[in-house]
Amino acid sequence: MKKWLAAGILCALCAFWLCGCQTRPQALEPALVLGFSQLGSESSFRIGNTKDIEDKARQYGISLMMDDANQKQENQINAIRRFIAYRVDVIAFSPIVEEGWDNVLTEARQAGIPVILVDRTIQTSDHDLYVSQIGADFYREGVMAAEYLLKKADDLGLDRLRIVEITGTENSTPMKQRHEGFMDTIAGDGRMEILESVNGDFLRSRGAECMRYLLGKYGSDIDVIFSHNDEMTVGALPEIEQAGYVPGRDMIIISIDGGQEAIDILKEGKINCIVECTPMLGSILMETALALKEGKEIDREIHPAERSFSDYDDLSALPPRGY
Ligand code: GZL
Repeated sequence: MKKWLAAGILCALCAFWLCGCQTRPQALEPALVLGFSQLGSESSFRIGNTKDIEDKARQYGISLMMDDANQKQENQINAIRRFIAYRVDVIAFSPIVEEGWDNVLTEARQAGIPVILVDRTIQTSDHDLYVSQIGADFYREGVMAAEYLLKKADDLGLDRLRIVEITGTENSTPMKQRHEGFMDTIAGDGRMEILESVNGDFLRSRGAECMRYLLGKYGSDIDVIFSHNDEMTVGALPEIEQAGYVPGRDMIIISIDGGQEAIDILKEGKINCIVECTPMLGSILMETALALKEGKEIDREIHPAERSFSDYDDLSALPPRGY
């Protein structure tokens, strides 16, 4: 082959390569690298949330670094620091409690890495420590729980309702706002009396312990149990039955999350109302992270649509819950 022809082909190949026209299979180029600190695996909600995030990262072609903090804030802080060191494109996390994040999120900002809050939120005076919060309107969930109770009291003609509350993790967003929404909605209604609120930490075992304590102290005086999540509710039910009461009949049971196990128990009549708190936040998270990477505007707060399920509903056609 003539030397000038070979040189021409070589130049053409170099030009082709330099202009970036060569493409590696897209599959080898993640759309972005996302570091996610998950707070633990304390409930079917949490397990469903983790699975959905992992599934949607694969679906969107996002390289996900998932860390399970095993219910410890210090583990979340350490994970966020690892994500910073690894120089991920975006950091997201579900803060187990609302306080104590300013230092590590300031480090993320100094590293130029945007932070998205998922599920729960934080308390901070520094507005710019995170760019978006994706999660339920927990205050509204508390309101929906109370609205069910008010309707039930009206329909049954009840003139006195003594309530015990089993709360979630102290100082967590869902615990604070579900409590506030519920109490604000029943405030001023003379039929409602709060006997006691106890902390069940969103755990099934603690829900049983709390119920045993409350039954021992108040027994048949309990008319209503408002539990901040299904895990604690499911833990409490056997205690109610062992004490000789019929849950859903002798005591009105109101819960939150809406996983399959609790929905099935509601269909049996042992839970009266479940306010939905969807863990399926993966798609919204991936779309928000990609929008961030592309420099697009994103919403500061993103709340998924949620409903409630109760003994007023025909749930026979309800599709599988997926968590
Ligand atoms: C609420 C979430 C809560 C769930 C619990 O979005 O943070 O934490 O209601 C879980 O099941 O433990």
